[in-house]
Amino acid sequence: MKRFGVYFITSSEFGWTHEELAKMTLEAGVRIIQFREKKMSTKRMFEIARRLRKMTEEYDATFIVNDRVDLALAVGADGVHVGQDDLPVEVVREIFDGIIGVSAHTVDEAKRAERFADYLGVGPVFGTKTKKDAREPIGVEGLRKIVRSVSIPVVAIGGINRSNVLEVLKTGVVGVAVISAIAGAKDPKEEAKRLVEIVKGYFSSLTSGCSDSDSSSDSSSASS
Ligand code: TZP
Ligand code: MG
Repeated sequence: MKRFGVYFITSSEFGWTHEELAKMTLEAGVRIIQFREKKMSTKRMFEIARRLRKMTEEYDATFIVNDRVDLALAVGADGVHVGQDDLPVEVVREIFDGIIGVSAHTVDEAKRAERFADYLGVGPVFGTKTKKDAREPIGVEGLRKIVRSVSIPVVAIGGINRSNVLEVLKTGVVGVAVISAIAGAKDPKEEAKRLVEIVKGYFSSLTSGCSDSDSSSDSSSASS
């Protein structure tokens, strides 16, 4: 499992299409994209997911579908991301041969998912307006606790932006999942570039050994 870096999640709620956002963020250097859509017909979602699959392939980027194992299979996505109310991860593991991510909010949820998941999406770290039914923010300390409690990679999510990304990275996560910081920016491509640069800079400072990260629990150093 490589470091994810900036993990961009597409949204149709910021005035852009999924495809427009994917194009801008791929051009900006993002190498993992998740398609997340709660409101469309399956047919429309399938068409969009198929286009996103093609675009991500062109950039050698990882493509993940949120919630929907059927769509992930149908378009040949690299992975699927499920929440606590979606298909149980052990069932997903039986039917999906690819990267499986699971959302976790507590140490308990993280430990339960760990046996079957390839990575965890943990949060919300900070307050977020993007997910209407988001649970209480866990904060950077809550995130650090979860990162330390599991041995699979963790991606942090929820309210992450340029101003707080470094403290999040220092918990040992392999990446930061972002929606509004990029999709809600005036210039999403420029914003994505800035975030990618900060995250890359942080990870290269780790390999050159000049960071104050929590390296004892640094699952982000796992690579393949
Ligand atoms: N899961 C937990 S918080 C969240 C999801 C999907 C929304 C993250 O969006 P933003 O805009 O980056 O806070
Ligand atoms: Mg879900």
